Amino acid sequence: MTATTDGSTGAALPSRAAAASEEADITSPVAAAGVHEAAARATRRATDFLLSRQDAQGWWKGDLETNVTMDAEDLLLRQFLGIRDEATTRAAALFIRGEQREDGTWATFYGGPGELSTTIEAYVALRLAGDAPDAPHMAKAAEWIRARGGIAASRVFTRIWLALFGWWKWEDLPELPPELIWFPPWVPLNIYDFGCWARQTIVPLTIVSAKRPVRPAPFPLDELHTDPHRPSPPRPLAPAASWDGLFQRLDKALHAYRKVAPKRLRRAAVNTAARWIVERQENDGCWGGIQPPAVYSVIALHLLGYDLEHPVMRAGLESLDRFAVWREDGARMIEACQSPVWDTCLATIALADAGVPADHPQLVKAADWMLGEQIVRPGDWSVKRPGLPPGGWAFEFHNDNYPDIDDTAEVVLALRRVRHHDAERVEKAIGRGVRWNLGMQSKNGAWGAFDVDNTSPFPNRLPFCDFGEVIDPPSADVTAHVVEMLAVEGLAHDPRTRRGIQWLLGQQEADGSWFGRWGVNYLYGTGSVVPALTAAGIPASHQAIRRAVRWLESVQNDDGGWGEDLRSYRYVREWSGKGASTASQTAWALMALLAAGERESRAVERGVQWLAATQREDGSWDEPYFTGTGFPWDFSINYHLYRQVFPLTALGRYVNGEPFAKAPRTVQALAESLTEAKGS
Ligand code: R19
Repeated sequence: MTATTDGSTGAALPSRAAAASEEADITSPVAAAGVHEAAARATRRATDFLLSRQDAQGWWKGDLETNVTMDAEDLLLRQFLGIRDEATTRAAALFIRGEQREDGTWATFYGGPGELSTTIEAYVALRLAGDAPDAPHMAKAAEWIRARGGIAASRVFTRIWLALFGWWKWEDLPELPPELIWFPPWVPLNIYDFGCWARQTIVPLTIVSAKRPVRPAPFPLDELHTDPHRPSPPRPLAPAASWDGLFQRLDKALHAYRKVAPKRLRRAAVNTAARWIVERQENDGCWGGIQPPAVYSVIALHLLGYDLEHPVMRAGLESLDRFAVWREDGARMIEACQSPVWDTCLATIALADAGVPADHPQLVKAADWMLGEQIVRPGDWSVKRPGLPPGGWAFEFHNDNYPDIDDTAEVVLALRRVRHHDAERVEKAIGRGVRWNLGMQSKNGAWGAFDVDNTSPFPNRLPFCDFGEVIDPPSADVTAHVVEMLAVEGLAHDPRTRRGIQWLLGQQEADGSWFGRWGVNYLYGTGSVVPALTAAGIPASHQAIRRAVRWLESVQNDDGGWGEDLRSYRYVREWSGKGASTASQTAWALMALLAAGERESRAVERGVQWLAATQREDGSWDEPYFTGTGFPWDFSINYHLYRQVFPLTALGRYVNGEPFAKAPRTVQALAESLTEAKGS
């Protein structure tokens, strides 16, 4: 697909006519047998490919590709700390240059429109690497940046990075007072009102913005301002009676407070924040398993006098190196985060549903590894659920403080598919996971990703928060995964599961789809919810399921696959369910249709045929498109294993039938013990 700078143009809409003429007739029984044969063959090849990619320790991990802000900020951090070296710079610049598009911009997803803040950060990183401003690729980028309003129009995070080098004035950034750390959990805007990723980022940034450090800029950046003599044009104030107006005035008051804040109080607040950060450093030196908090925590502690040789700093810097993926061409890509637990549970489910025996040594090895990853100590989630025993799983290798509900549900679904020699250990682990997820249910009956009732309306209003999501409210995809897991555990009729189901039914869009918070987009939501509802006993004839089936059929591409462009987060009507076919999204549609009993339908056969026809010789699929979501529209993810695990799951279910369909589990003992726990 061609890159458009404006998502609203219809020019990039996928053609539905092109492939139609070449389509084989699969309506006859003979042809259907052909589809079945092709599916079985594709399943075998995909199984072999996935089995060959397991690490010796039992996990799977695909690259987690996002965008060049990761790489640019890594270089800016090194510059700030005075540790930027030639080899790293060269390799990062090689990657960043390779991601630039024809129009001089950088996007946040494959085929997406140029994005201002991303383009500014990439440009600055390349200047650090020595690219001259009058080199054609640089001049083109700078011109585009100026046309879009220049640095003044970029997001807060970008301007913070620039302020660190005097390219932007600290005074012209929203205030983030360190005293925030003292707000108790019942005061609005306390740090636990923020989603955990925002919380972990904001706490170190309160220290940075209290200190307002400026390191000498290695070069001027006048070319990125629309008017270098007036770099920061005043922003218009919203009416005082509006929320935005109110928060703008609050920010003004905080700027005034900064000038009179008692020094001792400030110092104490900064120290409390520093302690909060140090206490949350993970065993491997990172923070929360994600790159942004690690970057800002290292800067914050450095500003407080932590020497680079201090064990906390050494471990922190070493952890940052582990976010780097080195490519064959010598380019170095920074991952925002690593997904081994998520990839491993999804791979286990895929292989089991594809017919790999439950006691296959590689599945047992995966189960062993997952069992070792269960988190058995309290974390930040305990603030809202102090009495709840731990038992969740995190997404990453090291993130004990932030297990998430999504990973926990999928790990349980994976463990349930493996026949492990220590059945008692598995039951115990599953029991703790189930209990933890049940304890993390929000008031409305649904589940968020990391926390309970993380729904405060205030964080989003802060002028500081102009990028991504800053709260973690319940979502349909996570809730669906929990409901499916509870159903498989024999808890379909538990009142807590029923509330989740009710919530899901109420979230269905008018067209029959569900919104996808952590995957793109309505295809992911619908592909998650339908299998959950049917696993929980909602009959395929239920009107919610019928409407979902009709919607899926209505958005199937002419080539037989399904795809959905990330623009659907912005231009819902034009792009919902629409885009070039991809392997993972075709699989999600198929998983929903198969769960809805549509195995014999033409839509399913055509989808299966698309998967079989697009599979590579080695059993894998290509997928340049981003089908994972970090934050709708603002931050997108290409999970490199999605192209493998989801097609294999869908094909496996087409060939072997739905998992657990023949022997629905009723774990009576567990169900009873949970009912007791609830009563007590
Ligand atoms: C489902 C499993 N999930 C529930 C977990 C998915 C984790 C995805 C990886 C997230 O990586 C991140 C997280 C946060 C950021 C930020 C950021 C943005 C705004 C603020 Br305020 C703070 C941080 C930037 O990049 C990120 C990457 C699939």
